[in-house]
Amino acid sequence: MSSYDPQPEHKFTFGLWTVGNIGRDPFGEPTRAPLSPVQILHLLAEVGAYGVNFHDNDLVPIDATPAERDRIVKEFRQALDDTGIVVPMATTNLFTDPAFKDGAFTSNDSHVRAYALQKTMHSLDLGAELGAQVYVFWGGREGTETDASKDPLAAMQRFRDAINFLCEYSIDQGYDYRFALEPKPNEPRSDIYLPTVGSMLGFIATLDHPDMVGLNPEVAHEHMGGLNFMHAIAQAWDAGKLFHIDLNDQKFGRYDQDFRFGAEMIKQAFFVVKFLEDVGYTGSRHFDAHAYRSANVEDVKAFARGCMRTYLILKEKARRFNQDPEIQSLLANINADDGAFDFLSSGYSRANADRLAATTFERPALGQRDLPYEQLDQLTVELLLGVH
Ligand code: GLT
Ligand code: MN
Ligand code: MN
Repeated sequence: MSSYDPQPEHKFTFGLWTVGNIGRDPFGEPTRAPLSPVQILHLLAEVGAYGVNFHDNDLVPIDATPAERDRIVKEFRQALDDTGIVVPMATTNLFTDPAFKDGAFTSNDSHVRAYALQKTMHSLDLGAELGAQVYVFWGGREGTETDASKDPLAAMQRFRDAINFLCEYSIDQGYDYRFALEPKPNEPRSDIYLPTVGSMLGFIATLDHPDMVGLNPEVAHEHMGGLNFMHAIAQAWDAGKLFHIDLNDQKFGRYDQDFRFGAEMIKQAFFVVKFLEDVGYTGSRHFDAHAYRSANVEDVKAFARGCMRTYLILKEKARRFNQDPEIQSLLANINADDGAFDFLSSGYSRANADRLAATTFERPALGQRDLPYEQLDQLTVELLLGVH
């Protein structure tokens, strides 16, 4: 067994909609036959995944009767037990049905907003029944094509009211959910509200239960906005808000490609893995990606194995980066400190301010410091390319 084989402690998860993706796109019909939720569980077990996530309607069709729902859940429960796959996260589909064409929680129609709440309550029940502890909110339709149509302040208040209501519902039911909001700048709407990790963090602070609510950042979504994903998750982590993560890959400036993790931007993926491992993130590593439209079911398995294997290879590279004598000696020189300003670590005091005010700086010397970042980055690249 190689060290790149996935193990339960790696917490690798996939959504039913990821390996279950049938290869439909806006220009073409499906290229793969649908797999049932139970078949997907067996596929995930075969490739060595730890967990599965789902939208309510990935599992239970939107028009199922209560009896059909119960039968489907029972079969799924049995398949979970048979395969050992667990359900760490669940979510609601608030974007496919035409009812949500102008948003769910932020729709201009109060009936749609109420239906979205009710649908989410049922979906929270379903997730809890199957053991989910993280609940994701991706507001794919919460936005506009024309800003003539909706007041952004009203939309924000509606979104806030919905999350507040659902936090109370979860508490009232005795569920131990943590809610994870997932930002995305656009697609399917022209503009989606709360487009980045930073916007979501600002919004969370305005909620009734800010402690219950955090982030589910996705690589592709920050990259669509031209942003540095590692910096985004660092800010979420710093705020104690990295509840979940959607790993995939993406070229900048494109539609939401949801490529296999590490398929495009290896160095960025490396720093993401290194960050998660260095800080000791213990949540799911969810691959919210799908195989190329050209893939058959064997290639879908190769896609899923590839996500996990690349993560583990990059984890090993991070370990080597942290132990590499050349890299570490460069970092030690870069960060060398004579301790002259250690007094500032106690923060502000009148005495510290007076001492700082009286200090004379050799400004030209400050600009002369050697920063061999080219050497450091080349070593990083060579380590990633396997020649260092
Ligand atoms: C959808 C979206 C994802 C979200 C999922 C959760 S569904 O595929 O593109 O980024 O995480 O609703
Ligand atoms: Mn996602
Ligand atoms: Mn995506």
